[in-house]
This record gives sequence, structure tokens and C-alpha cells, in this order.
Amino acid sequence: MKIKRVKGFSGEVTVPGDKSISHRSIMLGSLAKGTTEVYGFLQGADCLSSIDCFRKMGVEIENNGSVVTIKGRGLRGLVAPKDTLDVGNSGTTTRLMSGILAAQNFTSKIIGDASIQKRPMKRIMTPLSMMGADIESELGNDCAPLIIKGQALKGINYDSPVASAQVKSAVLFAGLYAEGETSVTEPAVSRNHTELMFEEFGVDIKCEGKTSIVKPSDELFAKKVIVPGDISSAAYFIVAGLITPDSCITIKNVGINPTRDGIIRVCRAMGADIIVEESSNQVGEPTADITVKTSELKGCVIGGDIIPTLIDEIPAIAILACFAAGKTVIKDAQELKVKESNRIDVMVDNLKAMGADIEATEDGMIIRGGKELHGAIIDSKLDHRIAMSFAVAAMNARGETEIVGAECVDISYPKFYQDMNKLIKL
Ligand code: SPQ
Repeated sequence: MKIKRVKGFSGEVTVPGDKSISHRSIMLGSLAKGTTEVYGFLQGADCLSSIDCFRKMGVEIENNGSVVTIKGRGLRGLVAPKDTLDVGNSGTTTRLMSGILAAQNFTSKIIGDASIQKRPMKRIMTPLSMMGADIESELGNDCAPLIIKGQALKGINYDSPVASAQVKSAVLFAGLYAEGETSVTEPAVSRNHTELMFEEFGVDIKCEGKTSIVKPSDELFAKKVIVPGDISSAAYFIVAGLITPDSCITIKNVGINPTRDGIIRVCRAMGADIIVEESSNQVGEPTADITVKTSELKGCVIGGDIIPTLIDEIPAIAILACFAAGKTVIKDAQELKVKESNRIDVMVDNLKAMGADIEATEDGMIIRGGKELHGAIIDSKLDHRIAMSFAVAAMNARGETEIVGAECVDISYPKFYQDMNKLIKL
């Protein structure tokens, strides 16, 4: 895809449903008693992989494009899949579903695409094995394919070395089936959508500081789920509105859960003109309309406990920093190396190709903003967040930019380019 500089943006956009919440709605809906209806479900490839996997385990799931209806089979009602469970590109499906599969009375095999086969799974294999799980990496490299032989599990108190919602959630899902209580303590609090949805479905769960504690369940109860817009998708419009001259964009109905809202806090610290108007609070998930206007930005330091609250937005924030005066330091973000691509290296290499003053560090990057960007050939590495971030950069760069693998936005935002185009000023 080839992209050129634009004059400005104006108008309103409603971004698709939150990816993390959409995945969890399929998993909890499948394990609940009764019928769960999900509104605002993200129709992206990752979430469709979750649907596909649970269908293979006997769950009847109807998806008409606007409502997803899940006929739950109860906590112990999944059936052995006849085929391998293909998670595609989705780390969330792989890790959360592993926690569920570890406790079933059957053996299953998880496979995925080339990117999934490189993502670290030891981080879930370790705590799940401590609970008694039999989980093996087929190639012995601690990555998928994973073979999981269901076992009786016991509760543990797990001190996680990483702030990762996927690790935490894998253990909490396994904890639903374990004997005794299960807890996970993180170095910094990661997104809490699993905990919030557990509570909605009737699970005995509590959160104390950085620890989440779950008691085993007999039954989960179906619930209507309304998925708010994904702040990770809103991030591209936030950045586009702030860095493009003569722009004003309102993003409607965005989830602003405090474990996900780090980008808003960073924008404010950088001096952005950003207004957040809270609109509603659905199943513990607050939502807001966010309005951004072209702003004079200054660099800042981003690190510590805020990192898990904006981890997926760092590629977009790196673009923002290129348009801010002075230095922006992103640190404590080594987790970026194990996402769909190594997001530190891929951002730094591609931004350098566009003329940015940027360097990679062990745990992040340093950007000296204010240098004009120019067009370049950008390799997205088939990472959706990289493709969308560079689309925004390209619309603010001199000359033409080509994004290789631009179609990978299908993972989390299939209509991204159409929605962006609608806001461009003619
Ligand atoms: O599902 P996947 O591929 O891991 O997706 C990503 C993304 O950018 O969309 C990460 F690459 O989001 C993760 C996120 O980084 C989704 C997620 C979740 O839903 O629990 C949690 C975060 O990962 P982690 O490893 O920090 O728990």
C-alpha cells in the first residue's frame, strides 16, 4: 500500500470492539451455563480464531456480524477437538486457552502461524506445570505447537516475573478448575479484563493490589456482554489528530479502563489537546468519547508501572514522539521484543528509514523529535500495530511511503484504512 501526506483530519470515528474483551467473552461464554450474547465483538482475524477453536470443542457459536451468540456448555462441557486448534496469529488465544485446556479430560494440540511459533510460551508452561498441567512444546523450543494433556490441577500462589495479562489470565482460567485457591502476583498491574469478566460471570475473584485471587468454580453463568471500542485501535486516531496540522478527531465509545489508559496519560504529559468525556460504564469497563486536536507536543519519559497500561500503544506513541519537541525516552518495555514482531527493532529500523532521530535501547527506545519524516519502504513484518502506526506516520511525511504487508491490519482492525480515509480533509 502506498500512502502520501494529508492536509488534515476532521470528523468522528467509532473504532471496533476491544480485542482483549472480545476474546474473553468467547472463552467465558463457552464455559458458562446458558446463552451469552456479545455486542460490539471485534470481527478481526484474532478473535475469529478464538471462535473457531471453541467451536471445535463443541460450542455452538453464531456470529452474524453484529451479535455473537454463544450456547455455553458449562465449565466441564467442552469436548475433545477432532482437529488441531489453530490460533492463527493470536497470542491471547494461545495463552488463555492453554489455561483452560490444561484442566480438560482430553488431549489437545495448539498450532499457529509463523509469528506464533516464535512467541515464548514458557511463561505459561511454568506456572501451569506448577499447578499439575501436562503441557509440552512439540519442537522443544518453548513455543507453539503445544500439546496439552488435561490433568487434575491444584491451586498455587504464583509470583509472576512479568507483568502480563496473558500469563495472569492463563493461571486464573486454570484456577477455575483447580483444587483450592489460586493467586497471581505481578510486578506491575496488567490489564484486568479477565478479572472484571470473571466477576460478571459469577466467579469468586478478588484483586488486592498487584495480586488477583480466584477460587475454583462449580458453574459460570451466561451474561450479556457489551464490548467497548478498543483503545489500542483508537491510539492511531489519537496520534493522527495530534500530529497532523489542522486536525480535530473525535473517537466515540472507547474503553478507558485504568489498566489500559496509559496513552491518555502520556498524551497529557506531552502537552496534547485531548478531551476525554466519560460516556458509560458497561460491565465494569468505563467508556469515553475522546477528542484530539493538532497540538504542540513536548517529549517525556515513559517507564515503570505505566508500561503495561500502554504496551500495545508504544508503536503509535513512538510516532507521536517524532513530532514532539525534545527527547522522549521509552524504558522498561522489553516485553515489546516478544510481540507479533520485535516491536523495538522494527519501529527503530523503519523510523530511521523515514529519517527520524531514534535509537534502540535494551528496554525501549530514545527519540529526538522534530526532524521531518520522509517517505520510505516500510516492512510491517506482518505486525498489525506496526502497519497502522506507519500509516499514520506516512500521512505526515514528505513524499510517498509504501507499507509492505499492509493487509495485516485484518488481525485487529479490518476496516482501518477505510475509517482513516473517511476523516481526511480534501
Ligand atoms: O494476542 P496478542 O497477539 O498477544 O496481541 C497483542 C496485540 O498487540 O494486539 C500483543 F502483541 O496484545 C496483547 C497485549 O500485548 C493482548 C493481551 C490480552 O488480551 O491479554 C495482553 C497483552 O499481552 P501480555 O503478554 O502483556 O499479557
